[in-house]
Amino acid sequence: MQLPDSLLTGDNAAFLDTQYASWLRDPASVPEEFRLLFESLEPPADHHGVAPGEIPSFPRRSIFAGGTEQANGDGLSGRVTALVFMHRLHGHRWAEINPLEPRVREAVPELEPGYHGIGPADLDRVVGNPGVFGLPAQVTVRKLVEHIRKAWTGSIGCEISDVREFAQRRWVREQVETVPVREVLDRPTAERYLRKLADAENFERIIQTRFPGAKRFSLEGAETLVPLMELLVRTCANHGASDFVVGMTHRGRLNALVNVLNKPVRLVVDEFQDVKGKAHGSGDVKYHMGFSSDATTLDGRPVHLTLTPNPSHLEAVDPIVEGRARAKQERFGAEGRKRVVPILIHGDAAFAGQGVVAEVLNLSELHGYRTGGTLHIVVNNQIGFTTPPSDARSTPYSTDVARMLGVPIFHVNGEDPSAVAAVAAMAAEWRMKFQRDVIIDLYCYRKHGHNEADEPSFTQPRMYELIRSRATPRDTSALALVKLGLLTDEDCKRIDRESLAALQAGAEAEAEAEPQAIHPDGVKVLRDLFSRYRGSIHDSVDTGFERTKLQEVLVGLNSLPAGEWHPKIRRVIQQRLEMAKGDRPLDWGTAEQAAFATLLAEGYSVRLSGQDSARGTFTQRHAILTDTATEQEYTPLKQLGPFDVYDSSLSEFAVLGFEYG
Ligand SMILES: Cc1ncc(C[n+]2csc(CCOP(=O)(O)OP(=O)(O)O)c2C)c(N)n1
Repeated sequence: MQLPDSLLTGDNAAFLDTQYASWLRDPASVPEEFRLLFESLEPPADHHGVAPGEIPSFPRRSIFAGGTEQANGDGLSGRVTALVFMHRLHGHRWAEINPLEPRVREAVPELEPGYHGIGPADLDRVVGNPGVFGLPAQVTVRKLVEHIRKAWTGSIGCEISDVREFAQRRWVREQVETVPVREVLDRPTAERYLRKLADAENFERIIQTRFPGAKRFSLEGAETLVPLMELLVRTCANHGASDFVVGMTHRGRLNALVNVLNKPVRLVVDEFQDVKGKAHGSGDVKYHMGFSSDATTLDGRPVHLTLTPNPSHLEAVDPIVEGRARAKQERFGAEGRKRVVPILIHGDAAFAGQGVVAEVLNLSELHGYRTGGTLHIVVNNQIGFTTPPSDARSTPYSTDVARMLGVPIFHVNGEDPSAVAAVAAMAAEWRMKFQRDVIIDLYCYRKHGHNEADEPSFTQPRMYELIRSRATPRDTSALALVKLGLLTDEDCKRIDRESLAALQAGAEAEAEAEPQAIHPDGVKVLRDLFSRYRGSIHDSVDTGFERTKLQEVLVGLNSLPAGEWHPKIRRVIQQRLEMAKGDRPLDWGTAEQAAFATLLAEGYSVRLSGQDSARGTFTQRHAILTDTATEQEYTPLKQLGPFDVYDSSLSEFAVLGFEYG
């Protein structure tokens, strides 16, 4: 449809133009009649088939002229800009992230130059660079297409469209678009990467050889988790982190314990042999025990790694890790968020399915629960027990629940070492720079059944035929590193030999020795370090507090400073004063206040958390008073010591887990 000429004059034209630009950005932003009108128009020359709502805001679109600058006379620049924009938005849908499945080009037509009217004859024409990082100001269309394809549709599929802050989105764009032109892996890193992959593979081989058929929830198919974790720790440490609190489930846990947390292999072997002793942890306990260790990164920085014990209940450990990290952060003071980094490792089915995942993500930016950003790794082996993704979630990616946070989500092919290293660097730098969560969706597979006794071909015969004939991630990655010129075939063989020898020696060396205790009495160690209470929890404790002192404290707490206070609050506080003086019986709220006050006065800290914690669900607490004129908050108990009270999201499971942590 054409617009009548009478409409296209003077103020009318300018007004319509503004409405049109607004509709292009968001169809819901204009009145219904304009929406219907614009929908009925032919797409203008620069629209290029882009759907409303998907247009970048940078060049102003016009309803009349076809919009963008016409440097090439035929709108080539505009068409190229649209192609770039589509790659930033939809590139991940065509990226080669799945080692088991080739990508399906037809599924994403917007990524084809032809879709935007860019034909073979245009490829050698020069256009101005429409803001793509890593390219010069003037570039041929061919070079530009190659570059954006490498950046956005290679082994990394990056979702940034939900990142709402412009500066953050631009930062991720810059990182992703410069991957093709920067050195992601140097030789020492490549060598270490392969060594960690070899360690991961050899560990499983050793356990399988010694304990054939035993349940070990092997990491095989997803061994890349080990070098990925190491790279994340290394990069965060280079940016000031020193402590890492890790949470993970069964899959690859033993492997990560040995190859990331440096737990002696011998101890794991003992656990398989059900050797009782100080190393305790036989039977299934070995998949639930925690561990901590000190290590030094490849760049020589000291780090402390802690794996949190967890129950079988998938993802239940997530809030505990967050709470534990937050507690450690408090001890580091102002530096805390930077120093302590939580890392959560999820299964793809559990991440999409368990409600606590959404609860924990929702805690991530809340005042009382923030931990300065969690590194989430989804070990995406594309199956949950025997259930395929199509039956396990209603969304394309298992990570889609995390889109609500507006943080980058990196899907990455676990068999491309450069891509994994690039994602590790981007994710860790994002966390350290913006102090927000980030998601890595590590595409891999599961070599065996859910555990080693399960037969996966009952339910996924074709998938497992494919898997059986595959080279291991170590072999594939070694080939890639040789192809990049970073390692030679001989290097790869040597690295594997060294890895196997070291692990075998570790498994046997202390065969005669007493199993070592990790922490003879972990609870006591922690209590001595961090608690002022020295008695047993079974002791009865004298909770008495001197009467006149208590009265003094309560009078102090209930003497309001200057301000505009709600008349009903004034009355409550007045009554509390009368109670403090003994003129009224103590009510529940005041008794609570007295309990917190005496703890604080004795040097303990108090933290209350949950919905309505500050006011109290039954209007009884009034721990925070709000000035009715300024909305300034006043927390009387803070006068006495570290008293924190936080209203939380409406969650019980995650908030309780957080406080437990
Ligand atoms: C809350 C909960 N539900 C069910 C189980 C039983 N279970 C253990 S592992 C598993 C499959 C997990 O799949 P995924 O998250 O993809 O991890 P994978 O085992 O594939 O690594 C199930 C259903 C459990 N442990 N916890």
